[in-house]
Amino acid sequence: MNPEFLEKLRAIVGPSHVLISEEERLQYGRDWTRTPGISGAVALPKSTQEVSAVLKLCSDFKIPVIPSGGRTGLAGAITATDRDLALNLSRLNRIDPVDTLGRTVRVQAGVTTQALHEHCEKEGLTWPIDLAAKGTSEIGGNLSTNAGGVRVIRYGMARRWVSAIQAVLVSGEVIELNQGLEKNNTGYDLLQLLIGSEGTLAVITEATLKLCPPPIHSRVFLFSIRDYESLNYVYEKVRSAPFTLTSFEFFSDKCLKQVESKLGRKCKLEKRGALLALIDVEVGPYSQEKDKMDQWLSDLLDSGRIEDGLAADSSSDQTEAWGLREGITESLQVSGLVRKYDLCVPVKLCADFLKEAEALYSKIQIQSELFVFGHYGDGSPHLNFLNSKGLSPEEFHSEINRFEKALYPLLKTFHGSVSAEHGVGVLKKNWVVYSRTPAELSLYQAIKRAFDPNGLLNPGKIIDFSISS
Ligand code: 2HG
Ligand code: ZN
Repeated sequence: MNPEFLEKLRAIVGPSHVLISEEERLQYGRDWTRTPGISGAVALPKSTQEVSAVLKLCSDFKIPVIPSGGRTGLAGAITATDRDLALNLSRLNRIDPVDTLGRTVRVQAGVTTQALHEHCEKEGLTWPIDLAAKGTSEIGGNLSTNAGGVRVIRYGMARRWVSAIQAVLVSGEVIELNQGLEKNNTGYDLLQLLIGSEGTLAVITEATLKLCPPPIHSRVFLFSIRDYESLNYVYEKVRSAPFTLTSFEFFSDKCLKQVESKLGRKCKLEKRGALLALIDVEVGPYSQEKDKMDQWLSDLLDSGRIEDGLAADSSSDQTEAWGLREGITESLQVSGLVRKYDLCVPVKLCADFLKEAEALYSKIQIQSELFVFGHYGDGSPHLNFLNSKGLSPEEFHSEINRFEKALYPLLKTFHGSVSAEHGVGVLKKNWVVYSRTPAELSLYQAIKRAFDPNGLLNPGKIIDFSISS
C-alpha cells in the first residue's frame, strides 16, 4: 500500500493499530465462508473521530474501505483485496448504562452481541436478536447485515430494534440518524436504509438499540418427525396453539448425526424420523396456561405425526436441545469444504419448496452431501453442501454450480429470495436479479452514487455499481 497513506494512517490510529502482516491482512480480509480475500492493511480505530479521519484519508487517497467487524458473515460481504483497507471497529466497544424507562441502550459498533445481552440481562431486559455466532458477531455487523437468527417469528429482524444510528460517510462527515425517537415521520428513513446495506453506504459507529423483557418462562420441544407433511402439520398445530411462539426450527436427521459425531453432542430422542423440529415457546405464569399446553401436547402426540418427542423445561435441558440445532454450522465447517444457500419462501410453501429442492438434488445426481436445516417458521431454510467425497475444490464447486443453476429458477417459481438473512456480499450478487426487479436495482445505483460517488465503500458487494468517475 502507498507508504504515505500508511504513514498518515498510523498518525491517526497509532502505529500499533495499523496491521500489515500477511496473517493479519488475511484474518481481517475474509468471513466465516473463507471466501479468498486479503486486505492491503488493517486499521483499528478507537473512536468515531478516528473513523472519520480514516475515511477522509481514504477518500483523499482513493483507497477502498472494507468495514470488517466480527467477520462471522456467510455471504463474503467483507471479502477484501490487497488494494483495500480493512476497517475493524472492535475497539469501539463502549456500552452505556441501560435506559430502563425508554428501554434502550446506546452501544458502539464493536460490542459483541453476547456482551450486549449480558449487559442488558442485569436490568431484566434484552436485545432480542439471537444468533449462533453471538459470541463473536458485533453490533455494527448485525446492523449492516440486518441480522436475523432464531427468534425472527417472535421479534423480527435486527432493523426492528434500532432507534438511532451514528454513521460516518465516506467523506468523513459524521451523521446522527433518528436520535432515539420512537416516532419520527419526517420523510425518508435513512436509518433503515443503512441497515442491511452491508457497509456500502456508510460505516456504522454507534447505535441506540431498543430492548424488551425476555420471556419469564419458556419451554422447548424437540420432536422427531417422519416427513415434510408431518412437519407442516406440526407447524399448523403450533400456530393455532394457545401460546406465543418464539422459534420454530427444523433440521434433517443427517444434520443431527453430523452434530453428534463431530461435536460429541447427544440427542435424547430414541425413535428417529427423517426430520427434527425444535420449538421454543413462551409459557405464561398461570397454571391454567400450563394445563392448556399439556393438553395441546398430548393431542399432538396422539395425532400419530410425531415419532418421538421431549419437552425441556430446565435451562440446562433447553441449552442441550438448542445445542443440537446451533451446532450444525460448526459441525459442517470442521468436516470440509461447504457451500451454503440461505433462502426464503412464503412460509406456507416451505414444505413444498423443500420437497422440490430435495427432488432436484436427487435428479441432478451430485456426489456432495446435502444438509437441510433452518428457520422453518420463517420460511427460511438453509441448504448446505459438504464435500464429503473428497472432490477437488474445482470439481466440488462445479457440481454445486450445476445444482445452483436449477435451484434459483425453482426458487423464483416460489417467489423466493436468494438471501433470507445472510446478505448478498460477493457470493450472492450474481443472483440478486432473481429477487429484485430492474427498477429496484436502478434505484440501488442512484442511492449508491448519492452516498459514495467514487465507489470506495465495500466495493464489489451486493451488485456491481457503475461509478461515474
Ligand atoms: C443458522 O441459522 C445460521 O444457523 C447459519 O444462519 C446457517 O450455516 C448456515 O448455513
Ligand atoms: Zn440462519
